[in-house]
Amino acid sequence: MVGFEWYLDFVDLSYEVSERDLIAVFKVTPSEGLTIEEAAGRVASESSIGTWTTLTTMKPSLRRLMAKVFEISGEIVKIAYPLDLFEEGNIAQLISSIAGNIFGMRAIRGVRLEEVYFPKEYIKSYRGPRFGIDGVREKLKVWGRPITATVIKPKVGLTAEEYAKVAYEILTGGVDLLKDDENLTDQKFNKFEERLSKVMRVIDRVERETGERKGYLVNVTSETEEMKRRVKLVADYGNEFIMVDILAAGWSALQTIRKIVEDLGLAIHAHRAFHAAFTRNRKHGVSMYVIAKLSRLVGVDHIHIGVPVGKMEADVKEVLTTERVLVEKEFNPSPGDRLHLKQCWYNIKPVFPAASGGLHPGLLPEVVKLMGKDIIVQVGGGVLGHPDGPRAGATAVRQAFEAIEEGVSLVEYAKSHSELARALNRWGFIRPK
Ligand code: CAP
Ligand code: MG
Repeated sequence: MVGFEWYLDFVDLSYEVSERDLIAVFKVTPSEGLTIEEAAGRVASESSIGTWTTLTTMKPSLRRLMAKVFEISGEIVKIAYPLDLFEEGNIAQLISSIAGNIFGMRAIRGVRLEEVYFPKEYIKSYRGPRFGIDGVREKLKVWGRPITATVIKPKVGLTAEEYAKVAYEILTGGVDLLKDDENLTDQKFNKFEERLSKVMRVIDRVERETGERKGYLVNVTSETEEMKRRVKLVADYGNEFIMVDILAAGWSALQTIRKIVEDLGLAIHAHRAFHAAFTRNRKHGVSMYVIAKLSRLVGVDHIHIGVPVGKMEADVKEVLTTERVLVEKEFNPSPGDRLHLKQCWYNIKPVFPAASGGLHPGLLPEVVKLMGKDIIVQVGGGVLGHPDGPRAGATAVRQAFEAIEEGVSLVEYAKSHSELARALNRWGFIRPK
């Protein structure tokens, strides 16, 4: 501490949290020579009203806006924020406050935002999901099993014509949702509107031929005005879903899209590409759990949350806790969980967790065992890599879920279901990486 610093003014371990406070939980690693209190005070100061020196402009009345470190337990720091610090309904401003400058402070070697508790008043200023889990199931008329999705591979490169042909095979094979890859938007070789129109014609045909409802998670990610134009096109073509790469597009863009889907009646599938740049490091960044809570608040209908048996890094506990905070009306941390806080969601609908990345039929029983059935399961390479083609690949996924439903092992079920047998023959039960 030197004469001009006031960071420790932001530490008050006797502070009684008010029910109007927004609360953040961080893991903090001080830089060399600093105590955890000094580091925690810096986090609270820089994320509320302070800076590196005392101020001639500071007034006693402004002390009410100071964030307060009210609990320090090892590396875990809990900070209470007066709600007046935040603009209601503005997710970007919230992130700039509690997940902004703090990551760059020299006095802090590492800081990870693990949890954000939203008080009722703050929650009321957000829409939440337009449809939620029940609403999406109602759209597809699918209950009692996971919703299946397949992203066409190669990720990009097929023409719209070729894409539609593969879409027909996948949807006829039995998958519920066709999904664009996160990097397929409006390239020269596959223009957005041409792809949308061709796939919608395929969906009409497959729905007639199978009597099943199908949907298209079409990737509208682009500049915001253009995204709005594409979203309206999607509604014009009669599709009921869109996909947004929410972290690449940005939170304000997502809020804009959430507003316009209200009247258009479209469900938002949130792809989280870019998240691992700041969610993966356990000591620095933002947890996927927090990204998921922010996404539920703004109002996506589905979001990828990782899958412990897939090709992407996924901490089992964090995936399952994230799944719970997305689907439960009143989330309570598991016993022994020191990072997360109780969260009531009031009238904010639940969000469909999406399990994806490296999945194939052999892994599906484990996915359901771990994550349950109220999930979306995306299988891309695990369908498009099937030796007998995409339709067989989709059928093999469907057969795997039939086996799970009937409580029969895949090996047993494969004896009378050749597409599943061929998938097991090719990939067995491997966990790709
Ligand atoms: C999966 C995927 C998804 C990942 C995203 C891909 O394809 O389309 O983008 O699941 O990761 O491009 O890798 P496969 P996450 O089914 O062929 O693996 O779900 O962890 O956000
Ligand atoms: Mg992808």
